[in-house]
Amino acid sequence: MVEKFNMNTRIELQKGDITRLHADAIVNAANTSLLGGGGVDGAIHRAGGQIILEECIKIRNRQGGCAVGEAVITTAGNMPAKFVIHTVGPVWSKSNTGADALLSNAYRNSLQLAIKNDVKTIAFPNISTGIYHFPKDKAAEIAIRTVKDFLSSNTKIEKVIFVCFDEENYRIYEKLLEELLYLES
Ligand code: AR6
Repeated sequence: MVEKFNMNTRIELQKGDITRLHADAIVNAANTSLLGGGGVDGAIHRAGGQIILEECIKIRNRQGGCAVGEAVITTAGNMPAKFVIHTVGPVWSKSNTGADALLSNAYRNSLQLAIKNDVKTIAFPNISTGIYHFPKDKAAEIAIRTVKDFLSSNTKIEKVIFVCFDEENYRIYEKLLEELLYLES
């Protein structure tokens, strides 16, 4: 992790590689097959090891993958986190009017699954903003609003960490979170 930025006690911003993060759970931007892929998904499967794919295959056999906006949980294997929560963000398309709601669902359902598994600290990558091409500023607004609303009505999660891999996302989050902090002060 290169930088650390404490916005308030329950929302934190970091820049770097989510696979190295010490949190109860890290979230994966997966796809509906749960069989791995590129981007953060590839990095998580590489760092966590074969056990993650084995658990994903068991989930697939049980429920046939993971729908867009839903979430499932596995071990984090060799990574410092305890769990990986795999969620699937929407692929961006201008005509897809449901994309905003689906992205919000991905964050909310990940948080709900975290609570079910007694997770207190959870780290999110910037879901859908890579291979799925969701506009970064719009995705950040949805992510922050959804997490903030969730935290205001759920006290069980102690900390949510937004982990930005690229500088552009980091700057967007920094600005939005500073504004949020300013509004609340
Ligand atoms: N740590 C944190 N963030 C990362 C890392 C990392 N190690 N690597 C990339 N990112 P993407 P998506 C950021 O493409 O858009 C996969 O093939 C990256 O900079 O990983 O939801 C899946 O299997 C970007 O901001 O996910 C799906 O098929 C963010 O993670 C598809 O990609 C998300 O980029 C999902 O696409």
